[in-house]
Amino acid sequence: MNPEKIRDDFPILKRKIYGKPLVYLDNAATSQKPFSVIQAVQNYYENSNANIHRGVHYLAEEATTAYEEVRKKTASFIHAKDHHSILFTRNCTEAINLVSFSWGRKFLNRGDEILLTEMEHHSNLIPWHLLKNEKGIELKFIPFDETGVLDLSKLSELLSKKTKLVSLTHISNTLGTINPVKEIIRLAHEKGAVVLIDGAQSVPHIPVDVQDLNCDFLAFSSHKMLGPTGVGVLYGKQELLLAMDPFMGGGEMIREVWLDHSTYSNPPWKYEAGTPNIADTIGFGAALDYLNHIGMDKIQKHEEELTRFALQKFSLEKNITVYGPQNPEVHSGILSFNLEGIHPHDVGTILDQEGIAVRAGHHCTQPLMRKLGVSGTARASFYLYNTKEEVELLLQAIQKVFQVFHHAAAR
Ligand code: 7TS
Repeated sequence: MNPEKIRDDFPILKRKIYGKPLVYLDNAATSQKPFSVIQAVQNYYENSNANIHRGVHYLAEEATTAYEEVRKKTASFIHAKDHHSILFTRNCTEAINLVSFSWGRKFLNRGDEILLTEMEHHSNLIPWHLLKNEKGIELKFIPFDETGVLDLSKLSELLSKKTKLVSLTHISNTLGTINPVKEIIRLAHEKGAVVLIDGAQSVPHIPVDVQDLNCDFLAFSSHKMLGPTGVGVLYGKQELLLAMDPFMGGGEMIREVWLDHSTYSNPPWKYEAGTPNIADTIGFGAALDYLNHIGMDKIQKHEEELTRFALQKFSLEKNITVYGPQNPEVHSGILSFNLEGIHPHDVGTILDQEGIAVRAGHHCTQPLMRKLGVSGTARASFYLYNTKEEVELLLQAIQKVFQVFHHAAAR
């Protein structure tokens, strides 16, 4: 895998920011898009635009086939048995909310428990807060230790017959921790709980096989894996999708409608009311082709090397705290850090002036920040087009941040 060659496929990476080459290290927020994805969206609007699942005309059939092909590609990307297990949503957040609304509201009752972790993104907390307010269920949390790794010794206490759902992130968007989800899924199933995996930060970066993991639901977003914004995916086991209630009512999700009642289509269409985001779903298909062409195992290996390199380099620096595990085998390409005495927003602003894009703040993980005892962190996150040279540039720019602040302090 040659990241230099890959970079040529991403037009935005040629941009200069304040006269300096863009170093894009905010991939956990969203990834950049290759030409093939941009062209797929443009080509759809130029040549194939029509509404799907309803027209008898040529373009409508062409658009329907293209859209449904992406469902099949998505199924094969995550090794799902059946493409009817793939629902398209707006984003990962909507996919998790769909489970909470359609499954949680129907099957959970007062006294039931949901087990989450202390490192969840707000998208995997707030849907359950809403359900708790409505149904009187209880939320429990697997803690993480001082290295940012989940403390599974607590699991036998936390998991019980009352646990109806375990919902957790595969990879922490703040700590970079890769969680042992397969083991947790196995233990949760022993208690009869359903398991939802938030794959927003894993599916784009490592091979994910839903049959091997045996998760019941998996949620992720196109825009973090080279695809357009506005498309999310929920994988669900067929028996669950058949039993759940619809998410939204409207066109395309029905079998028959009378004035005062209706019957519904089979999954996945039962959960896709109204005209979907056809163009961007087709763009997402081009993103899957691109990732498959490079190979997820190669992408994983490249990011592992970058992370190992970055962790090692950062560990040599004084006055920098890096959060999350130091062991690169359980630390994905997400590096949260703080420079002693300097606010992360100031770090982000000065790095920006050097052309380096990172995120600064709480990363939608406020409870995690509270546990770390900080208001925020700066966060660099890598993808297939990042290079060791860019990690070096980041470290040089961090030295600049220190210089700026030492000068300011000395004045
Ligand atoms: N879950 C995790 C683990 C995430 O990292 C994110 C987005 C989401 C869910 C929500 O994804 P969305 O596509 O529905 O917004 N994470 C981030 C981030 O870390 N910085 O910006 C968005």
